[in-house]
Amino acid sequence: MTLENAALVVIDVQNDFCPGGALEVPDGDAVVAVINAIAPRFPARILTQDWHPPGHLSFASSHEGKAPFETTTLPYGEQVLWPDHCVQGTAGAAFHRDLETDGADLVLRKGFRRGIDSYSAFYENDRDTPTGLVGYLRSRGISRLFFAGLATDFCVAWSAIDGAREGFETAVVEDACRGIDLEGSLDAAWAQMAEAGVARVRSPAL
Ligand code: VGL
Ligand code: ZN
Repeated sequence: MTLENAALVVIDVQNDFCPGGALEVPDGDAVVAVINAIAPRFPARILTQDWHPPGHLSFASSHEGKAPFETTTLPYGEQVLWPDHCVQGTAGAAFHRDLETDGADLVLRKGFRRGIDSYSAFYENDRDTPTGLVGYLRSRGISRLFFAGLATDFCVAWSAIDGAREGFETAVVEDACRGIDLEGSLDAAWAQMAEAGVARVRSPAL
């Protein structure tokens, strides 16, 4: 397929989401080779980096008596509580060592406000605070988005759904993603993406 006006948006391929990391996604590092293989075909390449300050309110450790993977209510709504992960400047927040990063045009950090999580690359979890990515993409004339990375059912899905809602032609490269799958969240995410008009493609088709 031709990839004119298309960007590859690689979500959170960081050590903490890979095997051995603080919030490991099963087989998460398997996405690296697929992403490295397809990235050169895209005229625009964007990486996101989950980038939390210590004591971030998405961490279970910031809430007395809460354990990871429980939920709580924050001022903007329900929030899953995670193990401490992707703390700014730590080895866990660094990109996987084999991910090719030199060819990226933009590295977008998200989740840097202590009180608001940000799964999506476009809007923080209050669903209102923009990251600035829509303006960046539009001003570059990008109209098509292909998502890859971690985790399929959280940051990839939220980003892809927001991308489609913003009017971009949006697809997820399924073999370039892996999910966490908390209580059926992976199937639910694919259903919500389909509902939002997000296409599902595989890397050999690119
Ligand atoms: C993510 C949970 C918490 C993700 C980030 O990248 O999918 N998930 N922070
Ligand atoms: Zn996070």
